[in-house]
Amino acid sequence: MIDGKKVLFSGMQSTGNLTLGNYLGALKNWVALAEEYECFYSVVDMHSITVRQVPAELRKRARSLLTLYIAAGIDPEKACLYYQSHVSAHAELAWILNCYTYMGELNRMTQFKDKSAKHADNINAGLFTYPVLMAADILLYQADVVPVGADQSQHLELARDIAMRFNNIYGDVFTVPEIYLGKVGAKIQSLQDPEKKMSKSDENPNASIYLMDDEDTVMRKFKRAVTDSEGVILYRDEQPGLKNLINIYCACTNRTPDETVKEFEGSGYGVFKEAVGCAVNDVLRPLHERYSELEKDKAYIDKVIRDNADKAAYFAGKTLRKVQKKVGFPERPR
Ligand code: ATP
Ligand code: LTN
Repeated sequence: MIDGKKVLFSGMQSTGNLTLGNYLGALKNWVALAEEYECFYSVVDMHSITVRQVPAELRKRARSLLTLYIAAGIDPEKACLYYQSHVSAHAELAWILNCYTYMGELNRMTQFKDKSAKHADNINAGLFTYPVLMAADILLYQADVVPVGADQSQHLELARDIAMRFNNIYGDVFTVPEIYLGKVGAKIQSLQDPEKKMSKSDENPNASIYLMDDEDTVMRKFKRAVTDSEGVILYRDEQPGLKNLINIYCACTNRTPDETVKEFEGSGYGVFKEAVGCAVNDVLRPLHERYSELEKDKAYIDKVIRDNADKAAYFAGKTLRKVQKKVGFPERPR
C-alpha cells in the first residue's frame, strides 16, 4: 500500500512499434487503472537487450514509448512512468532472486522456448533469466496487481512462486502479486491471419495496425483484412477474421458484439470494414495530436523522466535494502 492505495506494476518492452493490440490490450486499461491504484509503468529497456538491438534505435524507441504512455492519457504526476535501466535496484534484486529460482522452472517457460527458436543464434543467459528480472520488477514495488496479457501469465505465476518461496524462508518480505487480465481487447488478432495474435514483431506490416499509422494506412489495412466467404456479419468462431474486426470495433466504440451485429445486419463486409477503420482512426487521432505536442516539449519529457526515476528508485530502494539485510549482506557503515 502507498498512501492507502493498492500498488500496481506493469511494463512494456521498447522493441518495435506499438500496435493496436498493445493499446487495446494494455495501454487503454493502464489509463483507467491509474485512477484506482498507485501505478508504476516501466519502459523495460533492460528486458529489450535479451534480443539484439541497435543502440540508437533502442534509445529512440524507449523515449517514444514513454511519450506514448503520456499521450494515451496516463498522468505522470499520478502514475510513475520511468525507464527500468534508470533504477539499478532492478538488476540488484534480479541477481538475488536468480539464487532463489530453479533451472527447471525457467526451462518450462514457453516464451523462452519460443524466443530461443526464433533467435537460435543468440540464446543468451539473459533470455533464460528474463522472467526473474520481471519478478524483480514486480516485487520491488510490493505490487498487489499486475495487468498483463494472457501470454504473460506463466511469468506472473513464477513471480508469485519466487515471492512465496522467499517469504517462507525470511518472513513477510514481498507482497504476492495477483494477475489482472482485462476483458475487452484482451486479445486482438492479426489482420492477415486471425489465428495469430497481432504482434509488433510480425514481419508483415499489413497484419498490424501501428499506433502511429496515418488515417489512410489504417483504412487500407482494414480494407485488406482477411475475412471469409460467408458474406454475413455474425459474431462466431467460424468467422475468426470477422470476429476479430467486431472485437476491435467494440473495443473502440464501447459497444457490445450483439449491438454491432444488429447495427450492421444486412451490410456487406466492405461497409463494416470501413466503419471499423473510422472507429480506430477516431481513437488514434487524439493520441497522434497529443503525441506530436509532447514530442516537441523536450524539457517536459526530460523532467518526467528524471522525477519519476527518483520516485521509483525511492520505493525500489526500500524493498531492496530489506532483502539485502534478510539474505545476510553486511550493512554499509554510515
Ligand atoms: P512482441 O511481438 O515483440 O513479442 P508484443 O506486440 O506481443 O511484442 P509485448 O511487448 O509482449 O507486445 O506486450 C506489451 C503488452 O501488450 C502486454 O501486456 C501484452 O499482453 C499486450 N499485448 C500484446 N499484443 C497484444 C494483442 N494482440 N492483443 C492484446 N494485448 C496484447
Ligand atoms: N514481459 C512483459 C514485459 C514486462 C512486464 C514486467 C510486465 C517486463 N517486466 C513486469 C508486467 C510486469 C512483456 O513482454 N509484455
